[in-house]
Amino acid sequence: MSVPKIKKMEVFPVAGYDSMLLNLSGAHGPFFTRNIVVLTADNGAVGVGEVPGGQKITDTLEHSKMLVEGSSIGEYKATLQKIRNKFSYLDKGGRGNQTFDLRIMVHALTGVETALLDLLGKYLHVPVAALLGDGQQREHVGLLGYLFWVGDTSKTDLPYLQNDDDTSEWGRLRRKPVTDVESLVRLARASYDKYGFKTFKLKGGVFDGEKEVAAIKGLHEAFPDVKLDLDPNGGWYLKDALHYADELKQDLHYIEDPCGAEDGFSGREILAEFQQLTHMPVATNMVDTDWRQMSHALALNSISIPLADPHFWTMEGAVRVAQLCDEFNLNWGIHSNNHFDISLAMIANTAAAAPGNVYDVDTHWIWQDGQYLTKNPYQIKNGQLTVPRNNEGLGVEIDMEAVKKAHQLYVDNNLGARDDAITMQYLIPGWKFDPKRPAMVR
Ligand code: GKR
Ligand code: MG
Repeated sequence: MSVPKIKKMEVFPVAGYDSMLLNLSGAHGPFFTRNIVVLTADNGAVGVGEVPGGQKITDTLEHSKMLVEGSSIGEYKATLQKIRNKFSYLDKGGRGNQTFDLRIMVHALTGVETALLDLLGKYLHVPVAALLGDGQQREHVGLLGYLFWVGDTSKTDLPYLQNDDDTSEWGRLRRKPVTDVESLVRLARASYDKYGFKTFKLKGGVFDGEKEVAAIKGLHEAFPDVKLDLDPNGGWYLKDALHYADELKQDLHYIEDPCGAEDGFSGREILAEFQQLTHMPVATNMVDTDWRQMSHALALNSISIPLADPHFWTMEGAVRVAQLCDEFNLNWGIHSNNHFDISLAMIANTAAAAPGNVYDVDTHWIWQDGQYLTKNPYQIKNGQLTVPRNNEGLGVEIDMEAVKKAHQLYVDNNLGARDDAITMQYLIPGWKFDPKRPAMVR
C-alpha cells in the first residue's frame, strides 16, 4: 500500500474575539488573528495546524504550497527542510522587542509541520506526542492560569464582546475591567473554580512595579498553595527588578523576563546577573528563542526555565529543548499567545512528549474558551489537559464550518497582524511602545 501524499494545502487567516488584555506592548484589540493550515491527503485524511495571524505568515504559507503539495507524509522532514531553506531569510531580524514574536518563517514552518504530524499520527494510529522526541512521556499535562490586567472597553468604540458566557463566574468576569488588586484576585478565584489551576501567571509590565508587587502578594495571600509567576516582559531595569524580587521572594515560585537588554548589555547578560544576585529561577520567552540564543543563555547561566513555544520552536524543536532541559537540570515550559483549540491540541501533544520535570505550561485559552474550530476541543480539568495514548494525530477533528466563519470575521473586519499600540491609544492618547516603561506609566 502506498504512503499518503498531500493532495491539497489550504491556508485560512481567521479571527476570534478577545478581551482588552493589557501588556507592555499595549492593549489587545477586540479580535485576535491566527492562520490555520489544512492539508488533505490522497487517502482522504485531513491534517491541521494553527499559528499566529498576519499577512506575512499567510503569504509565506501560500508560497510554501508548491513544496508541500504532492509530497508524501513519509518525507515530511525533507518538506520542512525545503521550507526552512527557502524562507529563513525572512527571520534575519530576530523576534523583535515586542512581547510577542515577530518572526515569519518559524511560524509558517510550524503550521505545516503540525499538519503533517497530524496526518502521520492518523496514518500510524498514534498521537502526535508519540512521534516527537523519545515519544509520549505522560498523559496529563499541567497548565497555568494566565491572568491579565484588563482595560475598560467602554473607553473605546471598538466591538469588544460582552456577556458572551453566563455559564460561570469566569465567563461573567473575563470581559470586565481589572485594574486593581481586589478585582484581579476575584478573577483569579473565578478561573481557579472553573479550571482548577495549580499555577498562576500574571502578565506584568502594565502598572508601576510596586502595584504589581502588591498584586502578587494579594494572589499569594488568597492562594497560598498555588505557584506564582510574574512576567513584565523585560520592561524593568535590573536595579528595579532586584528590588521587586527582594520584595517578592516569599511569594513567587519563579519570575519571567524580569529585565532585559540595557546599557549595552544583552538581555541574557542582564538576566545572568539577576539570577546570580537573587537566586530566583528565571523563565523566558524573549531571550532564548532559538538554538544560537540558547547556547549563549546556557553559557552565561541566564535562565532556568526556557518557555519553548512550539509555534516558534516547531513541535519537534520544543521537545528537543525539553530533552536538553531534562539532561541539564533546567525546567521546561511553554509560552503562549491568544489561540484557538488547534493550538491547544498542539501544546497538549508537545508537553505530553516533554521528558523531565516540566512546569505548568502557558495558555491564553481561558480568554477564548467557547470559540471552537474543532468538534472535540481538549478540556482543562484540574488544571490539566489529557492526551490519551490511543489518540490519533493531534486528537481533534476540524470543524470546517467554524473555520469558514472565523475566516469571514477576519475578512469582514479587515484584520491582519497584531498591533496593541493602536488600541492602547484609546486609553492614553498618542501612546507609543517603550520596551522599558510599563504600558500604563506615561
Ligand atoms: O498576550 O499580551 C500578551 C502577552 O504579553 C504575549 O504577547 C506574550 O508573548 O504571553 C507572552 C509572554 O509570556 O511574554
Ligand atoms: Mg513571557
